[in-house]
Amino acid sequence: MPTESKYPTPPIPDVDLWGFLFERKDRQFPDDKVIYFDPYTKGSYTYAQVKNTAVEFGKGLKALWDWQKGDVLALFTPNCIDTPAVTWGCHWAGGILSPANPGYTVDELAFQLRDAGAKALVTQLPFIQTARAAAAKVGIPEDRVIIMGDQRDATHKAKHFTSIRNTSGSARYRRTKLKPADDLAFLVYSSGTTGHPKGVMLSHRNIVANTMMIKMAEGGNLDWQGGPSGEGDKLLAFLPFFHIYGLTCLIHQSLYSGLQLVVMPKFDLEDFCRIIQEQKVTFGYVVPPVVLLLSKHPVVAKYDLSTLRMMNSGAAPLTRELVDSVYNRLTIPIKQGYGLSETSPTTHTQPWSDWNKTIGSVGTLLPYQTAKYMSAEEKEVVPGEVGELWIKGPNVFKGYLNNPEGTAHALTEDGYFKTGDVGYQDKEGNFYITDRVKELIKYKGFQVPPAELEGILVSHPKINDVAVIGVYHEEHATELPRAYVVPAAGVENHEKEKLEIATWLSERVANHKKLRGGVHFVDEIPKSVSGKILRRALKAKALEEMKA
Ligand code: 4UW
Repeated sequence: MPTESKYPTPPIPDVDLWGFLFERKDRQFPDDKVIYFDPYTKGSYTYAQVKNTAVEFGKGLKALWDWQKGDVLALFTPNCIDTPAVTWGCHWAGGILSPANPGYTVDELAFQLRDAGAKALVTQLPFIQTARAAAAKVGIPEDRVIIMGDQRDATHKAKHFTSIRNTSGSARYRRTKLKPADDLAFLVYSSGTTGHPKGVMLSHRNIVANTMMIKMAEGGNLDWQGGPSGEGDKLLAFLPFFHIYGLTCLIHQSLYSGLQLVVMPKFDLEDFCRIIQEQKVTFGYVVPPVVLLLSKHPVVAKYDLSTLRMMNSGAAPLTRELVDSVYNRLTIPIKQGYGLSETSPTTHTQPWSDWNKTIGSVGTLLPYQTAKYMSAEEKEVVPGEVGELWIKGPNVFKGYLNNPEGTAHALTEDGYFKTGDVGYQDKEGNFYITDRVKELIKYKGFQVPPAELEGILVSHPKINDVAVIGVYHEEHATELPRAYVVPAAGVENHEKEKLEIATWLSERVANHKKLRGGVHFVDEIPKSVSGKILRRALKAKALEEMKA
């Protein structure tokens, strides 16, 4: 029997994200509550300012570029307090937002722009060259590459998003009405169970449901009005907004719940600690490598982090040793959550009260979730037995863009999503993730698709064949991508050659995809009769090598 969530299941409102966030009747915080705060520039957006800026931008999209329902706006930027207004401005005009990793190379960005069919692109000034080059490759006109953030373009070639407004004075621009369950809000890119990044189609209802689900699970614990600072809970936001974890759990959750988000453009340990101390941050969404730093790094001792009431870790496995170590050092409890791009993302979280009773578990099922673990023969296994986790609920995506085969592989006819993760549940309904059946590598929570790296590497003249796997490194609390290479005839087995290959790849991919786990030469790549790389055999080999 599949397991059902134990939470109550009030009806999910039949509204799109704009209606859900900006036209709701039950909002309990005022218009002038600061929701997004930049601790570096001290810039901020209140609830009302986000709404007004988004409306102006939405009108501008319609007036200037004839924005139509379903048009895709791509976003290529580190975290910035302008991101929410741009996002919902795009929705106001009926558009779909497709956020991309600002570390992408021109080719990586061009792939996403082309695949998503982007009509325009928003970036920040330091990223404009990559953005323009990628836009040019896919035929997006240069004047449709615009900027946000504090820096302006002295040449005036790149317009700021706040100047994309309706200057005609025409009152005819109205918000585009959307069908919450049918119309897409986001196209996020994920490697899913196999292969190259795919456009994950997330509807308005998907994100409305997940935002409600997260609030119901965390909500009783997070407070918009009381809290140690007198301003209610504050969330620290360094996790990237372009990734589903940051997109839903940070941007949407904060505006829905009225929690202030303290926005960092990127992670820096000393800034992380200093900002927690200065801003009296009370809650943090983190990933295991950050937990590791908090458990060990000397810089942490310089700061007072005692306002942190809880941290939530996810995106990759977290060990009991790390949770214990941080608690022993800082008395900060850490619980886990779990989710995927395809589930909008959060499906499980440990209840706050259970953080130290079920360490190692990713938690219990969030509201509206039904789940089961399945054997390789696709038979449901009983609690305690290991299988692949399948999940059903209103947060499950609509499919991969233009990819019926990938969609059919991932979604069953009765609505279950096959996560590609392996684990078990105990009799109390706590879920555990122990392994992955899919090929995906997770470097510090970021996805590294091995097939993509293999595709690039095999074009190197010194490489005959190649396979990439993730090798877990305790010292870094993350997997590191490693290439096993069959060298071309005459190539010497020297460190110099391996370094050259690793460097060559690093010039062609985003930073998180570098071969930090090294390049190893082998005589052949283990493959099945059908030619599929036997990654398990390589993983076993890597383990042996580490022991040796
Ligand atoms: N333990 C082990 C975990 C865990 C995990 C994820 O890039 P995506 O598609 O998405 C994410 C989402 C992370 C996330 C969502 C909601 C939430 O509350 C939370 O924690 C607080 C984190 O990373 O990658 C999905 C894949 O990431 C792995 C797993 O393999 C999954 O299929 N993963 N969380 N706690 N592994």
